[in-house]
Amino acid sequence: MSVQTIKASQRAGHIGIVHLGLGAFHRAHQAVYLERYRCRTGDDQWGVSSANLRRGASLVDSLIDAGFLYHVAEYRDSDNVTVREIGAIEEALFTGQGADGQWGRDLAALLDRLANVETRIVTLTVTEKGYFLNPASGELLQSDPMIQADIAAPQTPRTAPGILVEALRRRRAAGTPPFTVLCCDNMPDNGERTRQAVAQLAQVQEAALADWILEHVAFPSSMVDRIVPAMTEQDFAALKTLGVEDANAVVCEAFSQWVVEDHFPEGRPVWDTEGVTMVADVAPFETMKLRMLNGSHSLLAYLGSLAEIETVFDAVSQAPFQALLSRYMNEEAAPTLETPAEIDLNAYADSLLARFANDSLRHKLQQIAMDGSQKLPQRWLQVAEINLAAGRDTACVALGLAGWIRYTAGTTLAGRAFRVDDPMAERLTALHHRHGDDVAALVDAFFGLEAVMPDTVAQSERFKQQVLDAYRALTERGVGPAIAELATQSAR
Ligand code: NAI
Ligand code: CS2
Repeated sequence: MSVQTIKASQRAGHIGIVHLGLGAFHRAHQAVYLERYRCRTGDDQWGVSSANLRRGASLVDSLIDAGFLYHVAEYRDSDNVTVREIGAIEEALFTGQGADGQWGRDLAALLDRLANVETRIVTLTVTEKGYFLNPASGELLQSDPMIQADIAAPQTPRTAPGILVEALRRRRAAGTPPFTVLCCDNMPDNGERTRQAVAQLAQVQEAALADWILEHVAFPSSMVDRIVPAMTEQDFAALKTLGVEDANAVVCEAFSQWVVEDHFPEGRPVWDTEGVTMVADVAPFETMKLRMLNGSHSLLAYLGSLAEIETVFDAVSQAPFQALLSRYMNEEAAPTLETPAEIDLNAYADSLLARFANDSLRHKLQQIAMDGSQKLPQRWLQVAEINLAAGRDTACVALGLAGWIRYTAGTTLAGRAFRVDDPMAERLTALHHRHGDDVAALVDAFFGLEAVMPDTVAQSERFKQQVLDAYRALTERGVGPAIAELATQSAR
């Protein structure tokens, strides 16, 4: 085992970035780029204050106890790892609901930090559902109880959009220039979607504030890529063999990519020197990654889970899944992409299969399967929409969609029960209860989900029949045969 260990930089002392969503990915991606930048330049303007708006306060308190230092183990493979000590986070805050049922333990501190003129950038990884947007239309879910609470009490916000609106209201009132908002979640056009969530919520509260936000606040988009699985007991045990005992550690692949629209009116770190690609338009990169990488991940997640396969590595170790991903990426996703001439999509597809086969990552399919209603529009359904219009192959997406529909029943094909983790879980499970064994009615009901299905996809009788045929193949013959039967289907 080759282990390289890199110590943290000195404290910056100045916090220039606030992050919302202190999760594994933030600690393994944005914070690592900043750590490398500070180590190399000594620039002391860009310390990070990271806040958790959900989940427990345990990670926040554990980071505080550790002096905000934690470790990132970057595995090239099971024999080569770089362990970095990260010191870029200099403050950790919790604004969610505590064990006592109270919300907002550190909300005042977070809002003060956001109102501080030294804070010039806010980054977010709050998951696709954290923006409270209709996945298909991009409209704010104003009827959601969390959004309703922020409308009723704007000065004690609980959601990411609510916190951003209140912080920007305070800056506007104080004559302080706004910070730049940089979304780092897996959504298409993620900067504009964040802008819409914030502006639509502000509009309900104060139209003039919404106008000011739309005119003065920068919301650049970014494409983020690094596979960062949720930690397992085996991961902590593996780190212990490397001499790292750290409850806040994260494990990830060595690969990392960040493509960012260069629109930071109040300035930014010189990320370019750390391998961050600064561009005018991130869309080609973001669309390619969401459809090729994340679309493949979701195929594995639902079809693998139905077959009781546990991890990405386990699934891609099986030839049928490898063949499925190759066909999906090269014959369904790639033809929908408009990428720079220098990008070889076949080579990109091969690189993704190699990354999925990293034998040191235990990336659970159940984690990827989470929040399918928020993920599938940008991962598969846009692919299907374009291919249906062009008369191209849609068999892989049809099989994946059939897998997702069956997955939302909450049992594997062998009948083992699991929890469906999705903001729409209750509604999706109810469709199964309502339609029972009438699979044609069930598939028809899923095609009627306006928040998920684009109109042209929902109206395609050919595609609906393809999904129904795939659903029957899965439930009557199993995942392996259903994948094998794809070979009998080709582009029409
Ligand atoms: P995680 O589970 O470690 O962290 C999720 C974070 O989101 C937590 O801080 C949680 O409190 C917060 N959150 C969840 N629901 C929320 C809500 N409704 N409002 C506000 N905050 C909420 O997950 P991880 O790995 O950090 O991933 C987070 C996001 O990062 C993903 O959803 C994705 O958009 C992006 N990402 C993740 C990658 C990965 O491989 N883990 C890679 C590329 C992007
Ligand atoms: C995964 C992503 O959980 C999921 O939905 O597909 O988090 C994936 O690991 C990252 O986008 C890789 O960059």
